[in-house]
Amino acid sequence: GEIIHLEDYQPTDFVLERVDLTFELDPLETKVEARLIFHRREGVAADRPLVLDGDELKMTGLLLDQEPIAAEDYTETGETLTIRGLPDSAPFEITVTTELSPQTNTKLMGLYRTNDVYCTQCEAEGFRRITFFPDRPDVLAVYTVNIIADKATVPLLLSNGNFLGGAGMGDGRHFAAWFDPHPKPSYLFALVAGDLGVVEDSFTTLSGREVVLKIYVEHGKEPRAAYAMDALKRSMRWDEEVFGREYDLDIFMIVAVSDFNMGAMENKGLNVFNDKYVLADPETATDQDYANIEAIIAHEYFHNWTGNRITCRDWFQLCLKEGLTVYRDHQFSADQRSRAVKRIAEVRHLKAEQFPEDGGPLAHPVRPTRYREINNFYTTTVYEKGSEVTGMIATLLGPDLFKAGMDLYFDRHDGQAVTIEDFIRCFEEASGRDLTQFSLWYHQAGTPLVSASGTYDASRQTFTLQLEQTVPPTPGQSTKQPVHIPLRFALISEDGTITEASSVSGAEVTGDVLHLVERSQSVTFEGIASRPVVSLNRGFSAPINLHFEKSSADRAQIARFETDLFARWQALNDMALDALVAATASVRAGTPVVCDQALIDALMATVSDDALEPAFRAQALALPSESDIAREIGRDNDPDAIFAARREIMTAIATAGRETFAGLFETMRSTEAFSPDAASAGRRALRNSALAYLVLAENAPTRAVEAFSAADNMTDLSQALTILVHRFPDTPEATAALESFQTRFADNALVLDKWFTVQATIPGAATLERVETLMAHPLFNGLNPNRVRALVGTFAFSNPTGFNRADGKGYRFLARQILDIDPRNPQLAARILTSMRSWRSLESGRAEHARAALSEIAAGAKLSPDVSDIVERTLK
Ligand code: B3K
Ligand code: ZN
Repeated sequence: GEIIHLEDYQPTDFVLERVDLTFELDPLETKVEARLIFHRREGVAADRPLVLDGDELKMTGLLLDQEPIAAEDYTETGETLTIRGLPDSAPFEITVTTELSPQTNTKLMGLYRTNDVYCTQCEAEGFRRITFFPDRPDVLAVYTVNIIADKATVPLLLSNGNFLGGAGMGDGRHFAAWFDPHPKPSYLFALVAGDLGVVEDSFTTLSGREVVLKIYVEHGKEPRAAYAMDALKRSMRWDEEVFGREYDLDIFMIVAVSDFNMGAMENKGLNVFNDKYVLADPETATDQDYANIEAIIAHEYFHNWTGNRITCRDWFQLCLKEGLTVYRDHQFSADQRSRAVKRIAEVRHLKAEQFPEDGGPLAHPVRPTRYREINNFYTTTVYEKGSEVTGMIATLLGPDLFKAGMDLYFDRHDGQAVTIEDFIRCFEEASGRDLTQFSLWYHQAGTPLVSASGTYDASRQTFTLQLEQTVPPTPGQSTKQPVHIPLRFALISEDGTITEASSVSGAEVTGDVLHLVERSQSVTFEGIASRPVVSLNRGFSAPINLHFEKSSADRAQIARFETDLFARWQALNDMALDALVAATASVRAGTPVVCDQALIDALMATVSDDALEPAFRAQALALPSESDIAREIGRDNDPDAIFAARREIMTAIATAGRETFAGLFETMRSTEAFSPDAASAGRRALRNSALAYLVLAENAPTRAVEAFSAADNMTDLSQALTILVHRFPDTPEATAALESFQTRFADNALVLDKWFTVQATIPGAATLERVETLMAHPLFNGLNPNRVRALVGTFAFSNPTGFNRADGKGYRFLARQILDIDPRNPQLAARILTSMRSWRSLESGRAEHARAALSEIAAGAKLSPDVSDIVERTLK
């Protein structure tokens, strides 16, 4: 594929007025008739042809105002349909007929079949796999959709908008017609047809309108949709209360399908979901599953305003809807649960997924300026960093001006397809603040590094904070400007109270926000009576790497006295990271690992503090991951040494805290019936972390085996299984537990995914053989993206010692898998391949093996644009 550049943007030559679609559904021969009414845009030359997009289409008819078009007046290639000689200013109708084979569409883009259900996925460029069309987000039109299918086997016929009517057709078939009054881009089109069960409810909007809510699932699974329905109603209420946004159709539908390339899709009025993010009950869903369902239901619902009512002018603006909508779903979850714990989880995720992307060969700006394959830009940079950037606008402006900016945005741009510049202008106008420098966050890739150091002058009673910022070079961007970094901070005095300076010079400070805008800034705080400890980047107010060397005593001071709970966690995590990096160096040097006693003391004090919520204490116990440690070390990484070091530090903590953990394991036991609420989930999380440490301290599987047998919910069951199998693989206990789990859940695909994942993530080189054996297991299914991600994806992304085997066989396995998956599902293959993005930070032996495996993929015959784009950028 060619490279598309932002600067080449042009509006279309023809304006699309309306769309009428008729589908005659059949597994192998679906007929689609598209009637498209256009007129030439004012000022466009009369000889300009109409150019429509297509992808793997079989065209069976083409009419202009119901008359055939002469052969010399049109050209059809696989990818475009060009029609010449069209009217100068009068509207005209193009009728295109195409024939599709949904049953054999394994790419899961366009119209496809999953478990005998017809469904569509059109974002970003899937509509062109249905018919020839101006398939771009700035073409907004109203759609009427007629669906015809066999009545007995396909009783349910759904599309966007409101139901117009339907009836039997006398030949065993029936039809349904839908009309969506809201002009929309083609990527929000959806059609679902099949035989499904439904859960129904309703919602009364703030202005008193009644909205019918329906969630469609496979027959028999209806009870498992209850939590999703509850999350939907809470999302609708929250968007009214917090953002003043009401729903705008008479009906809102969600359909759960089992074959889906990503999490879910926000099609207007008809969201399609990966069933993993709809179905839940205590027996089969973990607390994490419940939290994900709540977040994704909210995310897709929130798109109705941020994405659908106001959409993107072009795909470079993807963060306009994604970053903003992630920000909104984060706020929602924070309001529904514990704000601090939610923030910790967000930052862990950001650092684990986005920081490596931003620091590696696939780094790109939140608002890119070029792409070869748009599917490869649905990244954590666009989503999560995009959300962080939105959050920084809120921090810079404060809640009232942020709200004023959002209101202006909704008001001014409703019904439009807009750009990031349009979005930022709303906040500038609402606040009177110039956001020019701030906008660099959208345009410069790379995680800024802030180095800080402090000096206290007792005689003057001043404290000076020296701050330097650099934005590292990234592919295509070698030099960077300093960015506007809002740093929330606190000065903690020796007695643990937070000190306010009598005055500050060298930086703008508003409330607890310090504005770092220069490359280097020296900030002096006056009236400071004793040497303060600085807590910097409270709440992770900016997505930066912070280098601020501190003694563990100072870090412990923050961990103990900060009033911002996130910062307390951050301090503990920093202490642990220091210890883990030092331990890794010891392992590589062959010297004994010693665990910092201050870390153990600070952790134990936190964990035993009953004033703190259990979920927070569980987060404190979750040490930085192996990849967090690798990222901190940065280069020449040996995953085996990191694993060994981490295991030793954990064992030291486990041994020191054995009694505490045994106590928590008892006191956090639930005596009530299962509830998925955040407080109950927090108790389970703390109890299960205690279990993990206990099993390490006891160095025996007994307690995990008991916990596995005693578990009465999936969180406890899967945690016990993971602890047992990861710590004692190949023991009779682990084998028996895996077998009983598999037998018990043999007919539940989503739970079996957990069974595959537990095994794919067993630490150590031997896991590769296990994964290869599991690929041949009768329950494995290479056509189901969830299953492929559960086994191949988690092995590559989440098993550092197994995947990065020193002999390179993990990488060669991945190369074979990518080449195998790519022809049937390029998006899935490309996504899993991004697991190679940090290969250059490995020690040279592994790095060479990784390069060889990447080259093997690059040499593959007939690579998809998706995979060739990722492999080329990764190797560069
Ligand atoms: N907008 C979709 C993602 C579509 C991905 C296409 N490759 C889901 C979401 O972000 O809400
Ligand atoms: Zn989204």
